[in-house]
Amino acid sequence: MTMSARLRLGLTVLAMLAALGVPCPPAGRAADRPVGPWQEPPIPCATERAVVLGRDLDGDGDPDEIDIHLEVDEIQEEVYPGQFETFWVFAPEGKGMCSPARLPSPTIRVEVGDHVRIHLHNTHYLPHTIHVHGTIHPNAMDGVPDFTQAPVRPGETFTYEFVARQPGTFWYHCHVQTDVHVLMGLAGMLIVEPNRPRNNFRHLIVGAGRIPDLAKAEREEGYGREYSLVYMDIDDRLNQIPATNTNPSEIERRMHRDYDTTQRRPNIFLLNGRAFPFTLRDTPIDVRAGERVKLRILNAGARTIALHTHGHHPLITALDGYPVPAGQRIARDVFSVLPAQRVDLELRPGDDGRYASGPGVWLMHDHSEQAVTNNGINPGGDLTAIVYEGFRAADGLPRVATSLKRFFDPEYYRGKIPVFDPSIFHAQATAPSSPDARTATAAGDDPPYPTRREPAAARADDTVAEHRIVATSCRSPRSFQRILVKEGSRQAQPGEVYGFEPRLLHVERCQDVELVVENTDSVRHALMIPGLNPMFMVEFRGPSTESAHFVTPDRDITLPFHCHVATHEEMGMHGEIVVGLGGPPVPEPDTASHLHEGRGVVVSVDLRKSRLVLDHEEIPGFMAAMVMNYLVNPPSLLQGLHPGEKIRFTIDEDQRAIVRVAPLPG
Ligand SMILES: [Cu+2]
Repeated sequence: MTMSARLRLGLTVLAMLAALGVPCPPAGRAADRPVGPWQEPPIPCATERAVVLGRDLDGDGDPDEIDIHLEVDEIQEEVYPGQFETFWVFAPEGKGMCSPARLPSPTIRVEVGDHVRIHLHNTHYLPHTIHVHGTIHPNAMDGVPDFTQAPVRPGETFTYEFVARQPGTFWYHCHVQTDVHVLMGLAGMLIVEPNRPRNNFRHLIVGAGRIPDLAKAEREEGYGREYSLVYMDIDDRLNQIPATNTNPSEIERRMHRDYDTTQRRPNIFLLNGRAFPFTLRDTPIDVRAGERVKLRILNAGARTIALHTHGHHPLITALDGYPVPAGQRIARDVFSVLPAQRVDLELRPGDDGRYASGPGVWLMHDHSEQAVTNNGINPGGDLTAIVYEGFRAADGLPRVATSLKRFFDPEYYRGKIPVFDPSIFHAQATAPSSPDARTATAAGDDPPYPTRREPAAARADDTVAEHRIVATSCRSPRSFQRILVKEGSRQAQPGEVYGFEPRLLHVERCQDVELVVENTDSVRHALMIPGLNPMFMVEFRGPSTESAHFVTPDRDITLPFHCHVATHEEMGMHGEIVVGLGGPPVPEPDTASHLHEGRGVVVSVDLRKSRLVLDHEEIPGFMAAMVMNYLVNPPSLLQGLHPGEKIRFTIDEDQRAIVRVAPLPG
């Protein structure tokens, strides 16, 4: 890629960095003291301002002004093998072509005394708010639509500001149409840590689960590990609705008028956004004999859970964020957690014969029996395990007596794999049977076996597939044109939420085009021309105006453009650029190789989905320089890769996957 092309592409990013790379200017005396070496670790795929640490107000060596920027994303998650569901989540403000959005919404951590500002940027297509549950805060910050504020409409921003007063485990959730919005995933844990000097820790835990850096008070209390555990139950008849339609008013009608939450029948039970067996991989409770482990439990679902710990009797240390006095900390092996409640537990792994039964792999699950199924197929649900050190197999899963392999096969949860080894019936395993098979009884027929409905088709999760090069910019432009494009909710037409104006652009062949983009919303939009090589994108939060250049190809072609923020394209943000006379893309002369070489830095590795997020240089003929999420095939190439590592890689355009990876020195 030429330097100038890269500069053009990076223009917006640079402007953003300039605006945000420097912390807030100090205003008071305390602020003059250095905050120390702590830097919030970057969150893969999030903007640098997702978490902004400000001044040290009490002069104790840690920042006390915490700004968190959240947007609202619609995501598809594979909750158990083969089953994809749609969720809405609060997510760290994203950037580029990958997303930090996960279920549940991120665990937020602050310290007593912190001035917290949660900026809600509503990038979604329905109104939302944030209600912070359990904390002491002003009435105007309570986040109840119509009662304390107007609901935050699509494209708008609202800032929730409060001083954290009581330490403990709290949570936050959308308060708009709560019977639908909370159960769609708009909920996360909020932890307020006691104030301690130089109390540095990361403020957002994406996807909840293991907390990698304990706060000071936890260490003082003797904890060696801490987990954020968010339980949810969903009725997937609700979660499937958004994927059935792109008309926002139709989605609203189906979710709030056709669907009746009083007739709700939960069928999927989640711990930190996953059901068994993925819970074992994503939220195992790793422990070591002799240490103390803090479990913070939130029930963000709508039914009571009866959480049972095999082999262990943890102590209840806090309820709803408020501590249980030392003399009253009772031990149990089943904990009832009502909807919205939080229970803090102290787990004492070891072999003391009182609180723990000794090393091994011990189940931990909701003991209301339907909750250990996936849509009625056992084992499933929120079942995970307390896994002692040394009890992990080579594949990273807990070491068990036989094998868990069949539970990772989607066919198991489609009801097509027998529960028990057919040999116990002195029979052979059979091919998938039809419903008619229930009546087949004659010798030699399939044994009776019920079938399950097929899981819903997932929406494409392949960002690369959506961005194929269909035209290459010409080398020396012959003319110049400046075009103003407005984008945002005000540019939407009837039936849309967001739009561009104009949405049909006419340009010349081989022309240098300066696109002046005015974002009229206070959320992020990302105008992208995916088919152009190098690919063009201008992404920023408004209300503001940015300008960037691209060069058109030297042939008649019509290039689609759209906003790359989740759901904005189908909610109205798309248009076309007619180059010359326009026309359908004709494949460019086929080059001999469909392999492309690239270099980049590993941002994150997702072993579960065999995906790799890379911050890469331009991949000539394939992709501009950017942060991007790629499929990796075979998945074994991911093994041993870690964030920050520099690599050389090969992409197979036909497979749309990275097929070779080699480390680069330095
Ligand atoms: Cu947009």
